[in-house]
Order: sequence, then structure tokens, then C-alpha cells
Amino acid sequence: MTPQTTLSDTIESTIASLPEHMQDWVRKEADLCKPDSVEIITGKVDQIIRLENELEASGAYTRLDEDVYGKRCFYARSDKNDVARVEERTVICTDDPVDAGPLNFWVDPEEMHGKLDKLFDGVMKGRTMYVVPFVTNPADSQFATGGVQLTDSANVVCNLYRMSNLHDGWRILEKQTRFPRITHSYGNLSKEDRWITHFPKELYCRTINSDYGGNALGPKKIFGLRLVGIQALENSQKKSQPDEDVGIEIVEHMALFGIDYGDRRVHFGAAFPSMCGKTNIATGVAEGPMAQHKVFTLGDDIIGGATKKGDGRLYVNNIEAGMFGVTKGMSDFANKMLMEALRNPKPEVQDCEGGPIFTNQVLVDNNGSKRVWWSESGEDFPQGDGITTCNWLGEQIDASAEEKDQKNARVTMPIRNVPHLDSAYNNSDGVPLDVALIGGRSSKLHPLISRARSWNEAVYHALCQFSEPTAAAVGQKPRYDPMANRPFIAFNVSDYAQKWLDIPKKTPKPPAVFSVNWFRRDDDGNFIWDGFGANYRVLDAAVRQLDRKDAWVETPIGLVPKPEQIDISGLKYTTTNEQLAEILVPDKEALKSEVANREGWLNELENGLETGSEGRGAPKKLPQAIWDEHEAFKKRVEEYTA
Ligand code: GTP
Ligand code: SPV
Ligand code: MN
Repeated sequence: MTPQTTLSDTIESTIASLPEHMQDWVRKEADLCKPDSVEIITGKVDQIIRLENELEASGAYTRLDEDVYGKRCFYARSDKNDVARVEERTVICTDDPVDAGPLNFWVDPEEMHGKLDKLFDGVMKGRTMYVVPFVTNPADSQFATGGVQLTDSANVVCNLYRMSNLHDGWRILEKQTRFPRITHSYGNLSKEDRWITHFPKELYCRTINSDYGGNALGPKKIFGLRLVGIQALENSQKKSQPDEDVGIEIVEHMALFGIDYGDRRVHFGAAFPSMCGKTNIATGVAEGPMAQHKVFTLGDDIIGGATKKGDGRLYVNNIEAGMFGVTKGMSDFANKMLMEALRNPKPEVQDCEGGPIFTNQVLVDNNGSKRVWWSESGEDFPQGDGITTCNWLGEQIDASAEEKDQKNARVTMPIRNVPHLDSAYNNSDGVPLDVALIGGRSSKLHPLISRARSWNEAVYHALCQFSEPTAAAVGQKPRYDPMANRPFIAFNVSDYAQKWLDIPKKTPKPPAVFSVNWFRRDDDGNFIWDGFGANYRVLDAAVRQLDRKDAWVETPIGLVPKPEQIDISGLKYTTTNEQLAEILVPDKEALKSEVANREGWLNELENGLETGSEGRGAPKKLPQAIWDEHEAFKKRVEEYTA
């Protein structure tokens, strides 16, 4: 029986055309949010083009020059208070706070629903509620999951169209009775009432008062990484032997790429925290002695997959179909393949997913030709006759202005435009994960590359991965960031540690784990390592070590290469042999304080954060193996620094 609602006949008949098993939910949401109309996103491009045109007509989108970027390329500005993820307002609502763990904010589900019911009441008055289907993982993969996001933001719809396989959505959803549901409204963009909430038991998320990135794009971090992460945890806990098929087993905040070695392609997953180089490493070009090794892009933010039966390795896919990439620093030097994708969009992609959507760069009007500029692009700030430039706040500026592009300005684009896209990027099986890189921004401590002596040691170091803050999330401080996944592990971090420790039991041939750090700084604060294209030289050393061609040297933080094992001939910038030797070992002073710091951190994981624990979930005991590794680390540091 259809529940009693006050919805108009038009809205009722739109809802009635949805697959039956989702009608009640959509009706309930429409009844609460009270939109003027409900529109189903079909996945067909004409509808998206109409929305783009409407956004242009309203002034929300500025169409950029077709001769520069191809068709359907737009520029948008976010609200000035809505420029990044807000971890303080990201909440996991489980019955038991232990299931959310000490790193997540936790609210009782009923209490949170009560608060949200008030905020969502009538929030879509005067607006359209779009019913948006999406698919995480390639549509033909065994892990393809359809979901639905309700949103009042046409901007979100156009972004998702470029990133989340919308056109395959209804086909996949037809086969699924249980599906993830996300309700989103940009509301009034109030910072005070901004919430990004997850209800794992219901496979349901409600997010309000943001229209930007991870806060608003449901299939990405909210569902794709956090909720699927919980499913992957539960599946892998169920799994009793390697050949058992339990569904998706692993989801991580990792870029995915391959390096060509002639007779084989080595596949790397790179877990770096937000704004620490995933997109760059997945879309860069190897240089110098590595120049003949082509780098193939598969993904730039989130991977998912499982152990392949009879093979014993983890097979993973990019779970997205597009990128939401940082523009600051994007250049031919840093990630040439992304620049090529912008310069030479494929007509078939432009006619379907569309061109890039830029948000929060500098808008340039050069005698009527509109384009964008961002910092560290290698391009001088545009100036001259007939050129006007407006910063991300919409103010007319010149080259001397302090405020130009926003630090977390991004571009949304379909991955299909990237020229070195690996042909396996959307295949049904995924690719074998040979190497997992775990990194972060560490000015002093972490070597350029290191490898733990054992699996458990690798998990311990990864749990204690340190990183300095970036602009991807509001108000961060330097912190430990387990597997570069801290903002996205939606369950207890002790279970996450156990899950990682158990990988070899479920995956007999797990990836080799290396720790990397492109971000060591000298005493003046300058980066020491060239970075970017030079990073593949470091990865080549890793491949040689895998093949046991090179013996590495012991340090307390793992085995490290000798300087001569990394070829730095003809580096584009400045790293000298002495500097290379310096950044290949952990800094002794930093190492001394690291033992106590890590001890403090592990205690916080086990007992709750020392500061800022209010409102968070509850901790539980860490696996003993982590403490054993810590004791071993302590001893090695004592000997090394004696
Ligand atoms: P999210 O999309 O937030 O998850 O970030 P990401 O990990 O994909 O980061 P991205 O590749 O976009 O890089 C962020 C910033 O780091 C950019 O401004 C890059 O220029 C800079 N960066 C990337 N790689 C390197 C490197 O090797 N060295 C230095 N110094 N900077 C780098
Ligand atoms: C990140 O912050 O890790 C991102 C951008 O990839 S967002 O989609 O905003 O999460
Ligand atoms: Mn990310």
C-alpha cells in the first residue's frame, strides 16, 4: 500500500516510474524535503546537457572556450565556506560506538536521524530533487554496485555524470534489491549545520549544507570508500580460506597505475593522504633512465577488489570512472598525461560524459575567450590588453593579488580522456596488485623509500604513517594517517589493523608493501627530492628489489636502498648525491622522538584520543602483533641511535 503523502500527482507519477523496490524510500524523502518537482536522471546525455545549459543560464557555470578545452567545459565557484571536506562534521552512526572507533565522530543513529529530519524538512522547496543512479566499480565487474543519490544540486549531477558511471546505473540497479541510498541537499550551505552522516546498517547516508567534493559526491568517499569499506571488512572477516568467494574484500584510498617493463606490467597501488600525490603518480611520465618505461593510468583515488581464486593475488579496479583532481601544481612537469587529457579531449568522451568542470581557479577572459589559470601550472599569470582575471571569489585581480585560485581548487573529468589509460582500466577482473606504496608528507623522518622486513612490520609502519596537513580537508594538523585512509575508515581502526594483518591468510600472494616519502625538506623548508617524474626512478629501485636484484640496507624503519641503487643521472632539478644519501635514511633526531610519539599514538588507538576525543566512537584493544612490532622497532631505534 502506498503510504499517505502530500506529494503532487506529478511527483507521485514520477516516483511510480522508478523500480518498485525504491519507490517507498524516494517517496518518503520527497515528502520530507518537499521539492517542487522530482526528476529521474536517465543516464542519457541530452538530459545532462540540458542541466549544464540551465547551470550556465543561472550564472552558476561559465562555459569555457571550446577551442581551448573542447566542448562542454565549464567553470564554477563554490561558496567561500565550502571548499573542502569537513572531518569534524563527518559522522558514523552505528548502534555501538565501538564499531565507529576512536578516530571517527559518532552519534547514535536515532539521535542523528532526528536532527537531520529537522534540517531536511522542506529543504528542497522551490527546487528539483534529482534521482541519480550511479555505479561503483566498472559496470561489468563482479563488484559493480549500483546506488542512488537524491540531490537538489544540478552541479552534483553534472559532476557525477563525469565520474560515476551514471549511464550504467539503472541497468545495474535493476538486478539489485538492496542498494546504497544517499540523500544530499546543499541546503543553505551553512557551516554550522553541515553534516556528512553514514548509517552503515541501513546502507544509507545523509549529507547536507555542502556542494563540494567528498562532502557531496556520494559515490566517492561517502559510499565508495567508507560504506564499501565496511562491507569489505565484513566480507574478509567471513572469509576462511583463500579460494572462498565472499565478494569485495579490499577498498583503499589508493591510486592505481602500471609501469611497463616490456615483458610484464607491474601494477602499483599508491596510498597517499589527500593532496599528497596520488593523481600525480598515476598520470605522470617517467624521465631519464626510466623514460622507456611507459606509465599507465588506471585510477587516481580509490581501489576495490578481492583475491582471485586459484591465483592468490589481489585483483583490483579503480572504483570510479572519473577524477576530482587538485589543479594547483598540475603541469606538464608534474602530470603530463592529465594536461594532455585537457588539451586533447576525445570527441567520443566529450559527446558523452562531457568536458572538464573546473571549480575555484582564476577565471581568465582574454578578449572574449574564457579559460582558467591555476598556481604552479608553469604558465605566467595572464595579463595584457583585453585580458581580465577574476579570482575564485569572483573579484577582479591582477598578478600581485594574494588570493588567486583556492588551494583545494579541483577539476572533475572523465578518466577516459587520459592518453596512457591502461586498457584494463574497466575490465571485469581488475589487475593484480603487485606493489602497495604507502606514503605521506614527512619533512624529516621517513626515507625516500623503505621496505619492511615482514608483513606485520609493514602493517605496523603503515598504521603509524605520518603526514603533514594539506588543504583537502578543513583545519588539519600534522598527524598519523593509517594507510593514508584515516578520514575514510568508517569502522574501528583496531579492526582495520587486524584486517591488514590477516591479508596474507586470505591472499597467499599479497602485494609487496613499500613506504615512500617524496616530501623530505631541508632546514630552509625546501623539498630535497625532485619528485614527480623522478619518483619512477625510486619505483624502479623497488622493482629491482622485488626481483631480488638489489640488496638493501637495514634501518629501524625498514630496508632502504643504497644511493647508487637509485639512478639520478640527469635529474631535471637539483637533488645531489649527498642529498640522496641523506633522504635515504631516517633522520636520527626525528627517529628518537618517533618511538615515544608512536607509543602515544598506539595508546590513543587503544584508549581514545588524548585531545579531541569528545563526540567520537569508542576504542578497543589493538592486535598484539602491532605492539610486538612496536617493541621490536623501539629496540632497533635504541641500537641505531646509541
Ligand atoms: P586527493 O585527490 O586529495 O586524494 O589527492 P592526491 O593524492 O591525488 O594528490 P595530487 O596528486 O593531486 O597532489 C597534490 C599536490 O601534491 C599537488 O599540488 C602536487 O603538485 C603535489 N605533488 C604531487 N607529487 C609530488 C612530488 O613528488 N613532489 C612534490 N614536491 N609535490 C608533489
Ligand atoms: C580527498 O580529499 O582525498 C579527495 C577529494 O580525493 S574529496 O572528494 O573532496 O574527498
Ligand atoms: Mn582522495
